[in-house]
Amino acid sequence: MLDVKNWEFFPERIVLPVTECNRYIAYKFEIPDLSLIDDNMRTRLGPYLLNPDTPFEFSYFRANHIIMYVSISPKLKPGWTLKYGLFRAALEIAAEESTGTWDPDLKTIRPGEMDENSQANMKILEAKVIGLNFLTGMAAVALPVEGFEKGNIPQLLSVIMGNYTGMASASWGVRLEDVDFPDRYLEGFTGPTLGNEGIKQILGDQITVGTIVKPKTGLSEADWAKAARKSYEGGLDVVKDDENLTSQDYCTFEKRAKLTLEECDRIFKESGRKLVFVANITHGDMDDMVKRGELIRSLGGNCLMIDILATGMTGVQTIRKKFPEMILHGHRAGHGAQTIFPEIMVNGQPMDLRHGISMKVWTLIARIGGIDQFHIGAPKGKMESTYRTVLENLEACTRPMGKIKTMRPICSGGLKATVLWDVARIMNPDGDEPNMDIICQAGGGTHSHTLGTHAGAKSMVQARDAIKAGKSVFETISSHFETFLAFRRWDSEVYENWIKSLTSESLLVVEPDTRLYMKNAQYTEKGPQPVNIKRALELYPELKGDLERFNLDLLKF
Ligand code: CAP
Ligand code: MG
Repeated sequence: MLDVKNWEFFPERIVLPVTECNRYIAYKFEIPDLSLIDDNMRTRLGPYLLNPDTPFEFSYFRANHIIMYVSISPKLKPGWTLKYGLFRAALEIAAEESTGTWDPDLKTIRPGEMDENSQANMKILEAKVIGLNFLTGMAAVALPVEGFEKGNIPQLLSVIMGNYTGMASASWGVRLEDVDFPDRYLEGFTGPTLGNEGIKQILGDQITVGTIVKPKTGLSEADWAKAARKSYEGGLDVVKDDENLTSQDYCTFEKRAKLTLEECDRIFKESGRKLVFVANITHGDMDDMVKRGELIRSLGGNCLMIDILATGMTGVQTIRKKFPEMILHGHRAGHGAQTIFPEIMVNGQPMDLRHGISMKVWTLIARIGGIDQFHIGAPKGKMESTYRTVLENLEACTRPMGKIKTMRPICSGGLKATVLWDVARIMNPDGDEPNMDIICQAGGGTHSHTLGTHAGAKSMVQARDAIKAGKSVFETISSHFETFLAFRRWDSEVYENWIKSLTSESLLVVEPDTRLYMKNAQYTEKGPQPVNIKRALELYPELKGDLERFNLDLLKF
């Protein structure tokens, strides 16, 4: 039972999204005040303190250390102040993740028993607590880059997501919020090979729209491929396997991939459209993952998906190395077990019980591991509680990271055409223009459209094209029946306001656009034409009820 009454929490939350490149400033750290420590702490944890005789230069630490930015709710012992507890917990994290152990008094191998190299290494490898913030309860712990093996993400995670996450001193909550990597450390990683720019070369400089075939499980290979065909013919660029679909008996990887890539190839030959089939190669055996990647390559595919938390970063790094030409799609299924934390009331105050690993950190890890496009959450989606975490993750996709390319962010989960205008605008924290460097995926939002998959795909494409052309929602509802029906079903407020905006001069499209796809971005035949209200009522009688409710005058002319 949580007796939170005796827990002291930090009154202020971290100001997010952190967009400042200098995170020491962004997180408002101060150099640790040594007057806070007592002799006991100095003796036990002194090696992890900053050297008081050397002036503090953040840029030195930034260039030579992996810096962990950690929220800590310190477990306080009798007589400890909150400040003392935070400082001590930070020092214990520094000790545990570098040259110390559970009891720094416990002298393991004594210096006298070490050769010169070992003695020198001990000094080089001591982590330092370089910053504290006593309002947000955060600490900056700088880990010398020499303590890490180049190019080895699992070893990196064994430290930055290591033992300290279970330490008694921080067991009231410790959360890795952010990390800075020195450029020279990042030299050891491939990072994305295509990245955002490479994907734009394939799919164009516009919002990429895609779907996840639904239902999530149960479809035969033939039905799955048929849903994919309808999605591509409706104009979507991307069709992906769901995160839990690999090669079950009811829908084997090989057959699904073969049927789907045949459709992609046919459409490419007929229309010139480059399409992406996101094949989920997640598996417990690296050989099988490689074999599936090779099958996709042999069938002319261009994209491999990995559930990165389920598979682990060894899988990501191995596949990245073996398939440099492929788009690597990262799914984050399971992240919530680490990234979501309970928001609780303490003495009538809402507080974050910050614990775990932030999604921002996983975004950074995915990026250095070589993922080209990565699920980061979606404003107006079903997975995120607030926009701020999505914008934090967006910043991690694009922040300068030495030679590491930027990742293309994927917004997915509960999306449909009706929210795309808002999503694109919210995903640009720096202005009012829509962010075009994103992928928007709609699973249910495509396949549960009133007129089915083809129309659902059309509605997503119509929204994307409208955003690109700067067309308003109302203009698009009037000129595209698939979008009209999407708003009528999923956004009654906007739909009602659109009905109210109609006049006797209004023209609208109320017939489905059954054209298959554009050839080199142009349709070869005319689509459904706009008609006046009178004709629209004949073609789509349901409109009458809507006018009776929201714009009765229009029925009187
Ligand atoms: C979306 C989805 C994706 C989510 C994952 C699903 O389907 O296929 O896995 O996008 O969330 O299974 O929920 P819907 P996130 O479009 O039908 O919701 O992208 O936030 O990681
Ligand atoms: Mg899914």
